Amino acid sequence: MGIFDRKKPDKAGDKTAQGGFLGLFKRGLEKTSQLLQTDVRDLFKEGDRLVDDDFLNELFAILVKTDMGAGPAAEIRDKIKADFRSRKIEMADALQTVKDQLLELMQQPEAPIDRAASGPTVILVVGVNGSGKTTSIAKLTKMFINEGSQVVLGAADTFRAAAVQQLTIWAERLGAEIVKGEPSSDPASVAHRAVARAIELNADVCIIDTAGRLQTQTSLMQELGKIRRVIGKQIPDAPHEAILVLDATAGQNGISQARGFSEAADCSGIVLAKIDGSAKGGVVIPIRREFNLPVKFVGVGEQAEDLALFNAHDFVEAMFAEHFAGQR
Ligand SMILES: Nc1nc2c(ncn2[C@@H]2O[C@H](COP(=O)(O)OP(=O)(O)O)[C@@H](O)[C@H]2O)c(=O)[nH]1
Ligand SMILES: [Mg+2]
Repeated sequence: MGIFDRKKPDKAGDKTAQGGFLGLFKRGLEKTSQLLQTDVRDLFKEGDRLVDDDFLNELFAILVKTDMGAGPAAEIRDKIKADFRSRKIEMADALQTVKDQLLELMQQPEAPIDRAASGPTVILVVGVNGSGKTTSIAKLTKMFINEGSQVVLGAADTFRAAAVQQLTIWAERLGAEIVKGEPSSDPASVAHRAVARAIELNADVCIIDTAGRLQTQTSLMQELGKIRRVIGKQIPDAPHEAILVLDATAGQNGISQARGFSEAADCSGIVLAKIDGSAKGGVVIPIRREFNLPVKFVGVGEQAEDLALFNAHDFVEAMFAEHFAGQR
């Protein structure tokens, strides 16, 4: 399946496209899979294990290290306890049960970008400062352009000149049109002009970058609410997507900081950035629970091509990918 949700799955053919992201996930989840490999091997270093309290506690401790949360880790532990109680378990069987359970916990329908019925698809991108918004926009832009779409970017993070500059560099490099404003100008007016330009050019996609540093919850609500209203007047149903960008390395604190953005922008999905900087790939589970939003894409590096459409099966496979000496 491509980046757009065309509401018409291309027969059974979407499996091939999904497979294409496995390599990106493997690279992005290298730290997570290395941690899991080492710890799981340690667990079985003296051979098969009796499934007793010691074993179950050790397994629980490993699972919790991936940031999946104590609840899900306990569910997986209890499943192994129920299936193998007081018997010996081989490493391969333990791994398979953990993978099966993780897949169940992470399962969600693949969620590409919701496309406008007609006219440009407008995507609003929000999140805390430094979470990876601008970089994720560059990555999405590259995916759209690769699919043959024309993209207009709106630099509505007018707080910092550097932010506009960063988006401008990406736009030039990737071949997207960019609309900017004066420093400190009204972000909603930049968003308005960007959407107007997208309509004028008959572009396929318009992506609006926003500021991650806002003084108060009230100003956040006001600013993002105003941007939404302005865009909605130009194109009915716009923004078609409001994407919350989360930093996978930020921990529980960073995640709760993002809640305000999610609410203020009435978000429709998540881009989980910087999974490559973290050994905590299990964080997808608490994130999904906390925000009740689909994880649409995962950022696996700083380059424009380092973005993968989230797919639970490939993600779990990559968490447990094996590493051999010398392999990168
Ligand atoms: N390793 C890694 N770094 C990332 C990723 N996404 C963003 N970054 C880096 O995180 C920093 C902040 O990103 P930026 O897009 O400017 O965040 P913004 O303030 O939310 O717009 C930059 O140095 C990016 O290169 C990612 O998926 N992996
Ligand atoms: Mg930015």
